[in-house]
Amino acid sequence: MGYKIVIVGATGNVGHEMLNILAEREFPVDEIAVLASRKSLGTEVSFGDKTLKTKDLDTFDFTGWDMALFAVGSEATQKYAPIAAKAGCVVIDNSSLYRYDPDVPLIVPEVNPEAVHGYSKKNIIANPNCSTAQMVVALKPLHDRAKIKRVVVSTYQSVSGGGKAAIDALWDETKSIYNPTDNKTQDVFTKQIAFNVIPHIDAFMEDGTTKEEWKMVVETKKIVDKNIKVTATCVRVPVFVGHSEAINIEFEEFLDEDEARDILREAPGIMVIDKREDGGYVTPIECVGDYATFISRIRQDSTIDNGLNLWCVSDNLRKGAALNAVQIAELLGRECLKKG
Ligand code: 11C
Repeated sequence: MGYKIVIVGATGNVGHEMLNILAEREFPVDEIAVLASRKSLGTEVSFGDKTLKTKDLDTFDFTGWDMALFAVGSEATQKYAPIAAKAGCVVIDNSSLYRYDPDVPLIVPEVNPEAVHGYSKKNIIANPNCSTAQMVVALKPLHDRAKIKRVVVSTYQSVSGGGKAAIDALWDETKSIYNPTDNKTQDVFTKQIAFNVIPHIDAFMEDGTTKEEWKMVVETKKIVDKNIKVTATCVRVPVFVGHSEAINIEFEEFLDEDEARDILREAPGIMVIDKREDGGYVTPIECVGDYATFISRIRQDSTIDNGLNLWCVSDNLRKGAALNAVQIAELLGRECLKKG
């Protein structure tokens, strides 16, 4: 016996990946409904070897459905998630709307699976921001061994984090640089993104940080440990898929780089590729379509007593969004909504 699953936002990048991953991982699905806004109504999407037609989110009745994986913006989530949750369908939400609500668990299954039991307060579970998800997968096993005090992270985030319009913007702008007669300008990014980098993701906050940077701080605290201090600089780079992060970690205790490498090799969800030679590390293009968070360039930071540096790469549409949501659905099924 399987589950009755709803995908909300099935025509977007993340919704599409959710369907692929549910099929790849043979999630026990009895029935699946794919929902979209009115303008995408009737669009066909693939689920394994089946083709499904999208239904209207506005009129859908969530009663009797087990879980709804939401992959829409905060505005649509605000309108429809409470309706689904009230109807008894557990919402697994990819937007930022509920992440900071103390009554909503924010889960990365490799890191804080025990938090799943808190789902019933609101019938909602939140999925973290992509740049946080991959970082906490790397931090947690090291924190368990040597207690992290402070993290300094710089991100190199792909345009797919900004949705389909951002992917198209990089593509169009790159083409028009090669072929100026194809004169297309993009208004998704504040500066040229092709052959450039932009130190600005999401809105500016009063203290000069951006919302993306703030999310990494508060989400790491909620998922791993409220005492960990994080300072982040988030940068958009002209890469289609795959976020990269240069992470500097200061521990309470000394942690040798070889021991850290061994700990990370054994940790769930992590693949260590760390050869100190040309090409002995992972770049974003190699992580696309994969489930793992890849760690490379593990090395001591000798400028402080207990410091370590590492390079962390992951597919932002997968571990950073759709895969993590499906892993939460698996965890919820295993721990709380057992079938059969
Ligand atoms: C980006 N991290 O790369 C963002 C996308 O809070 O879920 C995901 C935003 C979020 O632009």
